[in-house]
Amino acid sequence: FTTTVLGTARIGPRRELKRAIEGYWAGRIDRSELERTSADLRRAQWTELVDAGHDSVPVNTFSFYDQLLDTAVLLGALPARFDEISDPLDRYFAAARGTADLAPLEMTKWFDTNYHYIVPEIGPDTSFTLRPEKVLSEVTEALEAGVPARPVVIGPLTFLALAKAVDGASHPLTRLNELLPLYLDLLGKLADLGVGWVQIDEPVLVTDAADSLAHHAESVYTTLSGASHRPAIAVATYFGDAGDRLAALARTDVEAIAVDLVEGSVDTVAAVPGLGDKLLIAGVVDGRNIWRTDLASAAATLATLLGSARALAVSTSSSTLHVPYTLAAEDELDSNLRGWLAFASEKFREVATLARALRDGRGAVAGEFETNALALSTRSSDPRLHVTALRDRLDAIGDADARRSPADQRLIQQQERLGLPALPTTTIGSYPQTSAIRLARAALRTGEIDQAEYERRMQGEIADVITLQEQIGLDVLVHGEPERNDMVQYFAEQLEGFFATANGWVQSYGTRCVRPPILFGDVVRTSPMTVDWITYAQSLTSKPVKGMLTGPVTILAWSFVRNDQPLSASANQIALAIRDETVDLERAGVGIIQVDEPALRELLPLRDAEKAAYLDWAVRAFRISTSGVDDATQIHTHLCYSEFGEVIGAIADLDADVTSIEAARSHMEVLDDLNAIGFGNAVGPGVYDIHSPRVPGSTEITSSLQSALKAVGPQRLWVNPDCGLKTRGTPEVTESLTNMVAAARELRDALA
Ligand code: THG
Ligand code: ZN
Repeated sequence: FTTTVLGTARIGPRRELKRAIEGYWAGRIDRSELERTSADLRRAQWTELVDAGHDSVPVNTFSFYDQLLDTAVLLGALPARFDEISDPLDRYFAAARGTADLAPLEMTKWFDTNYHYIVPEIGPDTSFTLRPEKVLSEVTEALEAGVPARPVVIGPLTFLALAKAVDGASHPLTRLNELLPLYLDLLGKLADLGVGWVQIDEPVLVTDAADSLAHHAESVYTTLSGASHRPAIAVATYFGDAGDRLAALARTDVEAIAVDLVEGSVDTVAAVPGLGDKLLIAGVVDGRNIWRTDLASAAATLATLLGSARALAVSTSSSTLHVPYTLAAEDELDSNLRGWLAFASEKFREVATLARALRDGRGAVAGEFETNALALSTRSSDPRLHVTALRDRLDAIGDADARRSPADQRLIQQQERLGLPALPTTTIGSYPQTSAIRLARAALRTGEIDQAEYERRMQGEIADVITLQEQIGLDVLVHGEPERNDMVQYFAEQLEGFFATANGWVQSYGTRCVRPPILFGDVVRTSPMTVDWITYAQSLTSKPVKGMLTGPVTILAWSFVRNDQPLSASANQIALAIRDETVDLERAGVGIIQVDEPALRELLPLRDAEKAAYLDWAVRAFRISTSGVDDATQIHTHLCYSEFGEVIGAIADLDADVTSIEAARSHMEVLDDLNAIGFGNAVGPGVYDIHSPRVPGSTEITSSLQSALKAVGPQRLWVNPDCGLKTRGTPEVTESLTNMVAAARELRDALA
């Protein structure tokens, strides 16, 4: 084949699958309607690809929840605790989401994307059995529809490398040999159906996950390609440069290798010996960012590879799971910006154009190349990408602007200003998003209410949250964030240089989606973004109210980013906007400002060699954001994880006055990790887990606090839940926080 993509989204252009699955969970629709919606979505996607001129179409990239969970089912490797649920679909959803009695599987980030997968558990008792029903039925469905189906499955190396050993089992990769017979069996069954190709995804081959990956890759694919009855095999690598693993794959008898030529280097690929008998699936169209491909440059890349392989197929660098469906759903794009972008549908056509150019010569698609070059030519010259005043300001930022006075000096001034008791109590920022808030937002969107009425209603929400916090007796209050849909989108909507899409949904996990803003230009803050809300909240109380901002790294991590400058340059621009906001908040009398960086760890590069440089610019961007205020202004930050691992040093380097972190689920272990590196600033280890609706008793919180006190001492300890309260209900929040405040007071009295 010559024209394809490595995979596609499945949630639906209007999130049809999300609605259907959530409807099924809620009992609003039955299984046959869920199946019908799913089949319609699959069919529409296949038809679109065939109509765009693709001659091989990925199948089995559909999922009711996640492809790793699908693979665990395919290999018969769901944990035994789910065996009690006899219905396969209900068992599947139970594994994904848990039930009243059964804990779900964990979820974690899929490589360095914003997609989250379900982590398979491999215990000593896990056995493997092939359960190929899903893939076989989707392939049959596609073949019956006349689609040139190429089934896609996650490969054994990636499956095991991403799985988690439980109950004392050894590393899942030690089970590799047990999986190979199942994959061989599957290959035979696919051949029986008459498919010509199978795609086996091995993105783990671009990481440093195991030293022996190249060796494993060679032995696994020697075995699989040695099968006598099988379709042609394409091994797909993506999300980076597969380095020496490509040569290892080339030594096997697989028929094709897919390479990422957006993040990986074309020189690496051109230098691989032994590709001469293989089809090289060249991922020249970016599968995970939203920029229009420079066709001339992609064609040049393809041209340099022409002699390296038996044949070339044009493809995306990864599945298009990570980008929205189509630009056609965006009405508010100016024509310049529209011309620079390509969502999934547009990428399908770019692939087809490049493949035609390869086959029939550039002349056959001269019009497409010309339109492409013309649209892109407006990009580099657009003044929004080069705001001189901003760039001059950034050039003038030096080390002194990324540094505050020593923390102990700051603390003295802050204590004087704020006069807080020992073990001050606070919350992370958000309060329950009530249905009144959602209704007001919807009414504003439809024009049923105007901006003034919307703001009046949000002020009402803020007033309620302030009253609630005063009643509970918290020491440092927040405004509750009713006006924010999403902590990144809210800022992107107000900053120049960002475009917020209307329908650019991408799956985050399961049925949950986000609309990542598009960072296309220089970031300029034209006016304060949060000051009015915070000062309104402060006007209602004599307790200090914390300002609430999102940090530059998190804004970047949850947006589509520029590809015409280093991430660090974009980070610094956002940092400057946040810095200006902190200065305006301070000027408005706000004494505590929190700058959240829950995604600090998310952007960590896959390869060890790149990690230090990342942490360096990420920390610096945070410090630029937070070093514009006086010593007496207290900077807080919040991180949504407790296993710091490789980023622990960076967290200390952020030099926030107070850091709140998730700690309840790991029983405060995180404090020992922080002590081990000599972390000396104040810390608010979450004293209860907000991810569950359970209300913690005050004795339970007291005992958490006592162990925190042992690790941190009374001078540096703050008392807070372990994350925002957005997803919880008001009654449970009230009860939990009341217990938390009681526990803090009791300990405070004991200390005094
Ligand atoms: N915002 C953004 N990106 C994120 C997160 C975020 N990426 C990582 C992490 N948080 C992902 N977690 C979630 C949690 C909840 C939802 C999405 C991602 C969610 N989404 C709503 C849904 O799908 O129904 C839609 C929300 C909306 O209307 O905006 O609940 O916090 N950018
Ligand atoms: Zn959090």
